[in-house]
Amino acid sequence: GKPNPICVATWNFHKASKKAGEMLYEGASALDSVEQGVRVEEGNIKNTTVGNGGAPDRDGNVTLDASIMAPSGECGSVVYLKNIAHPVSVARKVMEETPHVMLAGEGALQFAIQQGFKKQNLLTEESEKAWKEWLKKKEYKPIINIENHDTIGMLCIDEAGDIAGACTTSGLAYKMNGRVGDSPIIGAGLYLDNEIGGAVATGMGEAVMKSVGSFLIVELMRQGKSPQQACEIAIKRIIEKNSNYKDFQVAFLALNKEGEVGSFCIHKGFTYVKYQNKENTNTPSEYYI
Ligand code: SD4
Repeated sequence: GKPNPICVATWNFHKASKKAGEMLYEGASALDSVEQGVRVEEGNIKNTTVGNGGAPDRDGNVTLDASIMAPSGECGSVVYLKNIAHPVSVARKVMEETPHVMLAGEGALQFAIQQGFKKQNLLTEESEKAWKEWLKKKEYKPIINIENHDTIGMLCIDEAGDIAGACTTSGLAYKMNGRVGDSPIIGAGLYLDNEIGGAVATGMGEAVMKSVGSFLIVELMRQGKSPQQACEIAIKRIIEKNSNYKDFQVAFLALNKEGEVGSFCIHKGFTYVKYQNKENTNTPSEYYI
């Protein structure tokens, strides 16, 4: 049957899930709710992995990736977007106002400005300082769990029982200039099917892209797996295919149309937040190591 409205999001982004969850209980669509929900973290300058205040690449550029997907199966995304604090809203405009799914770099920025978004500097004093500190050694090692400060992926089911999702990030800190991760790639960082449910990913985007993880999870749920089983199979696939899996984190979060939630990750430490029946709960994910 149709579940009560529900919002789930990666990590302990309780302000974002509360925002989206309250909207859902006031009758907002899943699409509006995921957009407004993840915007909370895009605007949070203390979150160094999303939107304003996100860590730059190794050359000092803050470049953002984001995607959004509607119950209709329509989707939009932006990659390598600079100087715009709310890439998820640009992604939604790509979905609604263009014949395309994905816009990149200069073209994405040009489109955002045409749509009325304002350019701003996204490199905060703190992230500039941390980057300059990093430059001293230039050791590129992804940090396994940046507790509570990470990519936000969100899935919402509204009163009508429809599901929407979004994913937004500044990507891996000190990535190469030009690097794009999984978060804006439909099927990798985000996927849903309004008949089945949805999935989002966080962690090492390269591993997520190689497994097309979110698509895989939705297809497994289509074949009858629970969200939990589907997330476990997807993580095990990554473990089998990547001999260096101990060196990075990947976490998946899935929600089916019955409102069942599952999550699984490589390393202990990933948590997800769920807002349902006016209550936010933060749950540690099951893990492999
Ligand atoms: C990426 N998956 O760009 C994102 C980053 C992330 O935890 O989720 N960090 O690869």
